[in-house]
Amino acid sequence: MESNGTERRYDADSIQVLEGLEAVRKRPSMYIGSTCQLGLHHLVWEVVDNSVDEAQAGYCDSIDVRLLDEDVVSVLDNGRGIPTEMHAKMGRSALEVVLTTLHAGGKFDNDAYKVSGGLHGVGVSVVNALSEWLEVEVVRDGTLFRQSFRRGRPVAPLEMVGPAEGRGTKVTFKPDAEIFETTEFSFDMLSKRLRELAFLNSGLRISLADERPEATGKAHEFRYEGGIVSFVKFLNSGRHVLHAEPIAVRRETVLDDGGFLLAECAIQYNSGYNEEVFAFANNINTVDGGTHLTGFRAALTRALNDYATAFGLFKKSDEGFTGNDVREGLTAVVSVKLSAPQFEGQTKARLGNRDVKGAVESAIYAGLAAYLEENPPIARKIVQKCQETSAARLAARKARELTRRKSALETAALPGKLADCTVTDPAEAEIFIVEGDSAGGSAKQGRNRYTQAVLPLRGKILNVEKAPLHRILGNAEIKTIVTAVGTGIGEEEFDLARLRYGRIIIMTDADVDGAHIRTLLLTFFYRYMPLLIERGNIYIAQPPLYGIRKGKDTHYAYSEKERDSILRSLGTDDRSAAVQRYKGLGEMNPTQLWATAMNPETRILLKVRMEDAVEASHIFSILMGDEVEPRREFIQKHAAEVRNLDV
Ligand code: 0RA
Repeated sequence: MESNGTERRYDADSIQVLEGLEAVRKRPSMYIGSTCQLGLHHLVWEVVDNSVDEAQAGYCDSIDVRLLDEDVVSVLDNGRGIPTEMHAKMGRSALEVVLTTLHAGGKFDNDAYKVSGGLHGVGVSVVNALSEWLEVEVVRDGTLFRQSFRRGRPVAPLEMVGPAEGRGTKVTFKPDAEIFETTEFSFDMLSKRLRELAFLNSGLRISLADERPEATGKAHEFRYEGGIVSFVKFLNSGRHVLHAEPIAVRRETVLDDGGFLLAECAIQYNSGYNEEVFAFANNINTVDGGTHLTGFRAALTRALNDYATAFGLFKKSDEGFTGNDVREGLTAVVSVKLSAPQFEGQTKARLGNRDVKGAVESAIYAGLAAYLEENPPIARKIVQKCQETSAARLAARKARELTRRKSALETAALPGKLADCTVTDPAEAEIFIVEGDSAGGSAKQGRNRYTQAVLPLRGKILNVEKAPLHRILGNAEIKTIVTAVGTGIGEEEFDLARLRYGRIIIMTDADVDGAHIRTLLLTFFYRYMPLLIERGNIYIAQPPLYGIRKGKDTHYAYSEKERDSILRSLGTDDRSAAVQRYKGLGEMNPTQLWATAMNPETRILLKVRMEDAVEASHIFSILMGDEVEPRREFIQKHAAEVRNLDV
C-alpha cells in the first residue's frame, strides 16, 4: 500500500475510531449477525480467523482456544504477532489501530488468499468493541507487549512488558453482557467449527479446552494432515464406502481478473442414497452454496459421463448421467480460496463470484478425469453406482410418459381386452385382474356387467423372472392395467380423482405361477400407486381350492381343513368320487367362478395391507435375483404362504 494512502486513511481513522466502535455497540447485529448465541460465538470466530490467516500465510501452525471462568475466552497462536511499532504521526501503536479501527483487520500484506469476507473478517476491533474487557498479548522480536481495553477503549497505551521467547498473539476477552442475550459459550459449537477449520487447513493444530470451574475439563485437539480428505473420511465414518480412499483434487488456477484461485475437493461415495456436500470459500462454510459448488457439480457430472462414454460403459439406450445421478451416496468437501470473495444472500452464506464457476469446473474436471483414468476399479464402481441411480430415474420417467400417453388418448383408448362395467361411479365399480385368457373368459361371462369389469392377463407375457421393475413398466399387460385403473402412476402424475374402480381385485391361480404374478402386481401397485394400497383399494380374490359335489349341490372349500370338515358334515369320506381340486381358475365354469370368487354376497376378498405390499416387494427382489436355485426354493417354500396372504 502506498504510504500517502496509508497516512490519509490513518488520519481519517483517528477521528472516526471512537465513533466507529460506538456504531458497532449501537447496532451489533450489523457486524456479527445477531446478539444471541450465534453472534456470541462469532466473536471467537473473528479472533480465530485472524490466527488461521496467519497459518494460511505460512507463519503459524498452532492455535489454542480456552474457555475460562466468567465467560472469558482466550485465543493463542504462534504467528508473527500483531505489529506493535508506533505510528509516529498518530502517536499510537499499530496494534492499537488494529484493535480500535473498523475494517482494519490487519490485512496489511497482499497475500494472494488473505482476504476474508462475509460476516467473518469484520475485524478483531469488532470483538473489542463488544467485549466488557479485552487484553492482547503479543510476543515479537523477543519482547512481550500487552494492551488492555474496556468496551473497545484502550485502558492505557501498548506496554512493553519485557523479554520473552517465541512469538505469537494471545487475545483474551469477556463478551459484554450489556450487548449479548447470553454470554455462555458452547463447547460443542466451538468444537465443531474448530474441527472443521483443522480439516480445512491441513497440518494446523487447533486445541480447545474447557477450563470453566463448572466444566468437566473437556479438551479436544485437532490436527489432520490429510486436510479435506480426512474431513470426508470423517463424514463417512460408520458408513459403507464404495472405495476406501477419497478422491482428492487440488489445483491452482487464475481467475478472469487475474486473481488466484485454489480449488480443492475430496470425494468418497457410500452405499447410501443421500448426498452430503460441504462447500467452503476461504474457510467459510457456504451453507447456501454458490458458484464454487455449481462448478464442482458440473465438473463431477462431466467427468463421470466422459469416463463412462470413453470406456464404453454406457449401453446404447442409456442417455448419460444427470447431475442427480452422480449425487446419490456422494460425500464431498469442496473448498476454494480466492482473494476477493463476494458473499451474497441474507446470511452471506453463498459465494457469488461469477468467474469462479468456470474456473472451478475446469480445474476440478481436469483433476477428476486424470484420477478416474488412473484408477479404473474405483472409476467403474462409481459409474456402476450412477447407472443404478440413472435406471431408477428412467423408470420414473417412463412411468410419467405412460400416463401422458393415456391422458392424450382419453377413455376411448381403454384396452380392447378390458370388458368394462356399465357403472362409472368408482364407489360402485370394481375390476378383476384375472390370470389367463380362459379364466378371463369365464369371469367375463359370469360377472355382474353393471358393476364388474374384467381384465384378463396373459401370465407368461409378464415374464417377471428376469425383467427389472422399470422394464416391466414397458410391458403391454402392465400398460393395460395402468390405462384401465385411470389414475396415472408415479408421484407426479398420480391422480386419485381419476380412479375408475373403487376395488381392484387380483385373481390368480392358486399355484406357483399365480403367486408369482400376484407378487409382481402387488409390487407394481406398491411402487407406483401406493396410495391405492394405503386407502385399501386393492384386493385379492380367494377362489376355492376344492369343489365337493353331493347330488345336485356343490360345496366349496378354501382350505384342506375346510374340505375335510365339509366331507365330515356331508357324512362321506369318499374323496375320490366327490372332490375336485381346482388347479386353476380356468377349470371353473362361469357360474362356478361367479358363485365362489365374484359374487359380492358370497365371495371372500382379502384386502391388501401396506405390510403385504412391502413383503411382496421384498419377495419380488428375491425373485429377481440372478441365482436360480434360491429363487426356486423360495417360490416353492412360500407359494402357500403367499396364497394365504392376510388370512
Ligand atoms: C497484521 C499484520 C500482521 C499480522 C497480524 C495483523 C496478525 C493479527 C492477528 C490476530 C490474531 N493473531 C494474529 N496474528 C497476526 C503481519 C505482521 C508482520 O508483517 O510481521
